[in-house]
Amino acid sequence: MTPPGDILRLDYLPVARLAQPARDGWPDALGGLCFSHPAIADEAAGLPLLAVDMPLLEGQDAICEVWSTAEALRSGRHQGIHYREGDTLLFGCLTRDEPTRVTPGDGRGPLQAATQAAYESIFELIQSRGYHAILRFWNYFPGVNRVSHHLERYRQFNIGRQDAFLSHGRSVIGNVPAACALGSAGAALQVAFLAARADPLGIENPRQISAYDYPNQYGPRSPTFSRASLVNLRGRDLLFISGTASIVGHQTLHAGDVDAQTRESLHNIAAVVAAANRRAPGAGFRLCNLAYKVYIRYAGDLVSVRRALLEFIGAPVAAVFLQADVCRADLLVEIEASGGHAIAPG
Ligand code: 3EB
Repeated sequence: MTPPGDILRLDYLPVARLAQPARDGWPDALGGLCFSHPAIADEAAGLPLLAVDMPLLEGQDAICEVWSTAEALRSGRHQGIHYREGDTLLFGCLTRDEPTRVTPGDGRGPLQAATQAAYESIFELIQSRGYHAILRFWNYFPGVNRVSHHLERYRQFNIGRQDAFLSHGRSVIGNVPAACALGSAGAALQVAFLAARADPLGIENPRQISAYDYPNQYGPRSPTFSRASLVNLRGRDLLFISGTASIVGHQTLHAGDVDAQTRESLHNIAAVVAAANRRAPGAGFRLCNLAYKVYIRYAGDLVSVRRALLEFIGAPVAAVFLQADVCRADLLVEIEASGGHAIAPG
């Protein structure tokens, strides 16, 4: 149970722990993401759980990243989005197949069209439920680095995402949500998100050009995400750090060297944490108090990445290691993190 007053808690649980009906098992759960290969999630739990086909690298069968809150909750569905909300936070997720045929004359590829439609549904939902802002998006789809319709699929995703922000009158710079975008082994586009009624602050990294300002050598549209989002909910400062890679300025560093890429990514996370602490001086975010998800392109790099993480932070941390394609072909690792909430490893 989430202690009274706890606005947000993160648990990493074996999927079997979720198999009971939500009312006896996880009354406080907003929802979450289950990782395994192949994907499994127990929908009988009555929770919005995104079943992502993505191999876990430490030998576990399946793990669910579950977000909980002490507030009273209700569930709903909207255009294929399964969501659950309290008074402060809403978690939702969806799985969308890419259209097999696009409308003639529609210049959009199927992933671009599916992405735009998914994001437009999400924005419609949160507006209708009275939520201003999305704190965090998680994006998973197959073949991120594959070219189709003359464009790399990650770049198609970026166009669809940005068009949805624009068509809903949302800014595509500044206080945009934190995010990650990774290649799954699944067949469909999957998006999960955490929305709040409060206004979050987008945090940028002084070592990196903001992703929304990337030059067009990385695609015709810049990605719409901030390096982190910071929000105060019921007196708690919460920090959601986007997927972070070995990029300085806008360039990939250390191509082919997974150790150096891991260290560079952690330098970037440290810089984001420092920037967040300047904006929320009381929060005291520290690398050793965050929960991490680590996406590794090649399973054989697990040992190197885990060692580099431990050495850099200097203490064991809550971390889940997954095999996933990263959105630039020369990136070998991407690390996301969050903090300020309770963390209870399963
Ligand atoms: C980067 O910094 C690495 O498109 O939502 C990291 C986090 C990355 C989020 C996204 C992409 C995204 O550009 C890639």
